[in-house]
Amino acid sequence: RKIVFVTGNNGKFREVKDILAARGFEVIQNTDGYPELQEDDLEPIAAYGAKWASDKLGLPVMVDDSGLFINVLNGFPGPYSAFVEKNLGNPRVLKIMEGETERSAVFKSVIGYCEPGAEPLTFTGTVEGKIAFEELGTGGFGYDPIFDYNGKTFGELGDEFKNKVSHRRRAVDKFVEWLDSQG
Ligand code: ITT
Ligand code: NA
Repeated sequence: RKIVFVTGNNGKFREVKDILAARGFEVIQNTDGYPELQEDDLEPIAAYGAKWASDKLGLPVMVDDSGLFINVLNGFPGPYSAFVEKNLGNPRVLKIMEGETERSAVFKSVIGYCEPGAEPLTFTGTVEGKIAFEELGTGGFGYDPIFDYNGKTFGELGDEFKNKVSHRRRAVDKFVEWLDSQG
């Protein structure tokens, strides 16, 4: 079975490809992009993007809208995660968190899936961690070097471990469960 994944983010694609390969799916990357709504929640962004891309391509497609929600910052960068990553980067996020002892954060991934002419579905996964005090590790991508999961960052833990516990893994598991239920 084949699934088209519309994303320009190679880190996301690599992870989803590996997770879904283990479940017998082949994932094909499409980098055409889609309009991203400005919303506080990721679900409507993923739903709209999946529907838009599916109708445009005339194919069933999945998208993944994700973000890092830092509790003491009221969920920032959240839906602005891509903008913050690109324009400020991890060092500036660490700077904002300087002197802060409440460092809990949540990574969230929302998979949007849509077939042409149908309504989109969303599948959400989260994982809890803490913002590290410095960037650690070279694995993963994006915020992984500053996301501490039980004492080590996702950057240190690497793809194989991350793919067992991550927000993305949890979202993909729900997605596959639904796909399997469709027969
Ligand atoms: P798309 O083409 O799929 O939209 P994007 O990178 O723009 O790719 P988002 O709009 O979903 O993705 O923005 C999410 C941001 O959070 C982006 O900067 C990612 O690098 C980062 N991010 C998402 N998942 C992550 C993960 O598992 N580990 C580290 N950073 C992550
Ligand atoms: Na994006």
